[in-house]
Amino acid sequence: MHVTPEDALIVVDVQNDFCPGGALPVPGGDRVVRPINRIMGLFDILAFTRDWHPADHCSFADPPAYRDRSWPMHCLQDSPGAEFHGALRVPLDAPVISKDTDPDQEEYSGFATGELTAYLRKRSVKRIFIAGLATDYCVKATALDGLAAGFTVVLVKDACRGVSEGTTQAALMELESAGVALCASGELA
Ligand code: VGL
Ligand code: ZN
Repeated sequence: MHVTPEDALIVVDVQNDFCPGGALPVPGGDRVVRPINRIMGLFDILAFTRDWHPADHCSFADPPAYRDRSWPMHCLQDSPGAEFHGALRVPLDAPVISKDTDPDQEEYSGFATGELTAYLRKRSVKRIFIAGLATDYCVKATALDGLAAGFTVVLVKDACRGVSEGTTQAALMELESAGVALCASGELA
């Protein structure tokens, strides 16, 4: 699959708290870094989302049940856990879109604030490739909202990981039937 100047890569939430050792670790979360770094150079347009919670956010529960609105505290604004994985090569000029900043709203999608749509439209992007964490939550929501915003959406499957096996398989099926294409990072050129 050939990457064109009308394509953008959206890197979703590759943050320390979603990697092994973090507050809400996604199994193998750190393994998305290598394929993402590898394909990044193919794209003229990149955007990075980050989970950026205030401490009193409605996503948090104690004890957490590991489902919507019941997560352990994670990705607190300006905390080490909210930093991008140290090996992720984030270009200095790439836009970083923060989400989940409103304490009363659980925003899984990178499109929630409108900032990402505006940026992509301004750059005349037609197709978006999505990679990152977590397949079953923020990656899924970002992909579905990308379709809703009128973009062609491709998920880079080996550059994503999910919180749990069952919800990840279900998310991939839901995305495919919604019209999201799946690809492998190695197919991109
Ligand atoms: C996410 C659960 C809670 C994600 C963020 O990035 O997928 N999941 N907050
Ligand atoms: Zn979160």
